Amino acid sequence: MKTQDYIALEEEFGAKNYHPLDVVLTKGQGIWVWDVEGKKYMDCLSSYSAINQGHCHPKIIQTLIEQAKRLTLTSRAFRNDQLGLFYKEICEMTHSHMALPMNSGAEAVESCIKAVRKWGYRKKGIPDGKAEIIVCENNFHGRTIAIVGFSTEAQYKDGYAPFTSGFKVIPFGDADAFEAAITPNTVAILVEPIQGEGGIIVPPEGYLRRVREICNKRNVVMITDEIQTGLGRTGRMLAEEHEGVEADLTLVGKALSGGVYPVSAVLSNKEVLGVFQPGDHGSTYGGNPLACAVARTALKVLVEEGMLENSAKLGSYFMEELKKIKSPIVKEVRGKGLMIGVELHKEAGDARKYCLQLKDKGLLCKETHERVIRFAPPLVIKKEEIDWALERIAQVLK
Ligand code: IF1
Repeated sequence: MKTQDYIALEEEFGAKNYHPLDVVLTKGQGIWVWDVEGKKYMDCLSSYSAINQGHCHPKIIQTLIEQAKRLTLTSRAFRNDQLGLFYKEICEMTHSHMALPMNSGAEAVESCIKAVRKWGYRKKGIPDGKAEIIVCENNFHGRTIAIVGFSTEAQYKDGYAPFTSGFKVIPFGDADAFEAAITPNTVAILVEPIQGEGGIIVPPEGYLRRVREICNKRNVVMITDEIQTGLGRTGRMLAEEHEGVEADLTLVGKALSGGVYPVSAVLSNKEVLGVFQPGDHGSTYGGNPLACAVARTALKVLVEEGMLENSAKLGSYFMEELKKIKSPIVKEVRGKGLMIGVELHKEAGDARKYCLQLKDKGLLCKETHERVIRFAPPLVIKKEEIDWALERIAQVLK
């Protein structure tokens, strides 16, 4: 079968909720992927930061195979020998006290919404049914009904009403607006340290620190959604570390398995997740031994193989070199670590056009919000490989 045959199958039988670039991939290794025609590409998207450790990382795949042969799923009706070790290791690496394992990012978000609401009623004494959660304009936290209900992007919610109430939207990056929005019924603020889908929007320096202070002062739970920014993407284990803050709840997903299996988690201090009693929440696959074993190795290689440092160092290099490209169409280059956005001027037209040109030159990336091209290669990328990418990016942007 050829590229067009695979595309025809998708078009005939698949739901049309995506508009992918027409490249049909069949193999991946590290930062490289190959299509069904044998053409090789550099992956500068990393499956939206799920492949931080690189495609098919040998140690993660080895763990997957070994664990798959031994035990895959017990359900939480019984215990398994991977879950406790997973808890201990992820808590130590992220300075958390307690973890709740789930499968997708959206499920981690839903789980934290349940946890903070219950915390509000049980611990803060908010009247039943009145809990409010503050979220930011331009947010992206997933696709479930509760989550799209507080999205500010018309398309994500269009046609899906009625929604879940209890959310209040404030501008992103504005700590004063947050403080002003707090009422006696506010239980939490949910915020991305850097908005990903929103267009790689980096908030002003000190923003998360001020949010932390306000949360302390007003007894509001601080939740950071690090599903995209976490696990090395911005050059630290968690992006909140750049500001030296610790959220009360931190959500991780995507790269928690290095892209080989869906695993997510809510990381917490004891007080908030501590509100859950047996039967209050759960998931058939959440915390399964295959997921836990894979996540343990995915976390281990991030640290042991220097991926956090590489992301910080080569991310700065990549961004500085992108800024040096003299292009009439580039408005701004921004980001942190290997989470980089290049915003184009209006006159440049849709960013997708440039992604298509980059694809023809052997580099895969994805636009966000019409005018931003995002570059987020696996954290195992080398300097020479960034130079290779820069050469092609410069040709397309000039
Ligand atoms: C798609 C975007 C990225 C996320 C943050 C939670 C979730 C995500 C900060 C939900 C998911 C995704 C989902 C994927 C594409 C991707 C994406 F363009 F849509 F916005 F990364 F930028 N919090 N992000 O970024 O996690 O339930 O998907 O596991 O929806 O097509 P999930």
